[in-house]
Amino acid sequence: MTLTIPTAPFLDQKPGTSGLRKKVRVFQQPHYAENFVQSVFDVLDNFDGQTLVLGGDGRFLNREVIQTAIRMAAANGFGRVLVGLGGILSTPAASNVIRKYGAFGGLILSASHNPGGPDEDFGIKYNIGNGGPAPEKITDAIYARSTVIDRYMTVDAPDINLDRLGETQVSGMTVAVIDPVTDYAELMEQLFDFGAIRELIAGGFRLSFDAMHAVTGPYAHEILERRLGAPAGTVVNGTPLPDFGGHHPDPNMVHAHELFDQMFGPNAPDFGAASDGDGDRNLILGRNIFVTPSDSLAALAANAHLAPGYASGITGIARSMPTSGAADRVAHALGLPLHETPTGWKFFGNLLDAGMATICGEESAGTGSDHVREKDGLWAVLLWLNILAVRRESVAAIMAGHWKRFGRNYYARHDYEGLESIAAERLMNELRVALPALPGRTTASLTVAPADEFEYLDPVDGSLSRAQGLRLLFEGGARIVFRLSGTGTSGATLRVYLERYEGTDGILDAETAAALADLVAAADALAGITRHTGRTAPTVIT
Ligand code: VG1
Ligand code: CO
Repeated sequence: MTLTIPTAPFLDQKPGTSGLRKKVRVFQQPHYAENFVQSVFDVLDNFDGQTLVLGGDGRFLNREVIQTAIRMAAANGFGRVLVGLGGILSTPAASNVIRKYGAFGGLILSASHNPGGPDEDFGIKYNIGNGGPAPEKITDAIYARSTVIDRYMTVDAPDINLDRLGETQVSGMTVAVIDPVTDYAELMEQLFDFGAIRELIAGGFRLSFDAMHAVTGPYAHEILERRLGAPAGTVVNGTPLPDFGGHHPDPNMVHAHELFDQMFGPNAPDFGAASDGDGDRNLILGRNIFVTPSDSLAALAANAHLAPGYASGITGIARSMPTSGAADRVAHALGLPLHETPTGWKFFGNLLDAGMATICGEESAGTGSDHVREKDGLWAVLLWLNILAVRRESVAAIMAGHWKRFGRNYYARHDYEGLESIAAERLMNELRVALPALPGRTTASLTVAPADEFEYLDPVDGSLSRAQGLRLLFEGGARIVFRLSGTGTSGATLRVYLERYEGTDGILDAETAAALADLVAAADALAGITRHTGRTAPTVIT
């Protein structure tokens, strides 16, 4: 029987860069999760009898919200729910399930790289039928609906057993608990030469994968250890935990420092990688080398044809605006279009659907292709392994060769976390106002060329997205971008993206920090980072 429960709106349910993210305690308020889920259903049309995919990264509150969403899906008229065993689906696996089974859409429960546990973060994101994050038109409508919602629908039904595969009926709706790994592993086997990778590993190539106690553990155990024959122990921290073992499941130099230490230490393996909370990010390391995500995107695009899934070439490359121009060099050399989008995977969906891009990436350790409509951490790891299996060179040699051919975009992102929102806003507003007067000004031996606020006109649906980051270009091709994070759950995070290009005949083996020192000084001089925030150094450098 359908129950209509009266409720009152919460006014803070505006989705950010990737869904609604809040502290667990915010989600635990009575009706909070229900209001958001109902707001999603209320803005969708014609899903009666259709399939909804449901899964999350296993963080604290995952199971409870899954049970809630199942009852609400039944009450709202869905015909079937596909849910991952134990409530688990990585973000790329959920995208694949939506596409493979022709689902109407899916709810992904994750706050991605944010920490988990009773005092940390939770999130809900809606993905559309192409498997990708809902575009802004839909997230704006969900937010608008959430501000006026006065009831939600549910049914009076017990929790289902999430830990047993198979089908159950919930008030006339079928719930199928599916294996979260099998469909995904099959897709990877279609794209990559598992035989060649298996041979590489059997020949003594050593790798290490840090699943960070997050969702990729089961996927990595199955694919890397079972299907590709890497020895047990290759996957570390491979059991998903509701609080990620108390760590941030964010694969970067700070939070994955053990992997860094290993890869830069004695007896380092040939290849090291890690993924984040929901499995869509990737960190790539070789022995004594960290491949910046922007460089990884460029190298993957340049070598993708070595993997069976991309043997006939790629149609185009897309990158988010703050991502370095390394991929642009590859696109130019290969005669391919390069699309520059705002931050967040939702902007790639239209380009992928239209066949305008095959490979996409972001500087934040996100890379993916048209095989799903999300970024995909293990996909990037497997494409790297496929390339290494064919080229039989070290990661360092591949990158040295890449820079020799395309030049090198020295790159770093400086994050200032936990700022007071007012101070961060003031910094951005002052800089925005100052932009028109900046060209021609010289600071730290760098002269500002054009400076603007990035906006994006989607070439497929014509939608315009404004205020997507402040960019300062410098004579000679260097660039600084400033934007505020849209994924945090308290205070503000300022992201400063620094980049300088060195041509093929330039210095290609400098230390990144040294190569960018002038830009760091210019960023502070031009935007007043210390003046506004009191900070003299970033919290995290990636
Ligand atoms: C960050 C990254 C962005 C990424 C987003 C979601 O957003 O910068 O590139 O798409 O996280 O990734 P923001 O607004 O905080 O800069 V995930 O793996 O957290 O879903
Ligand atoms: Co993620």
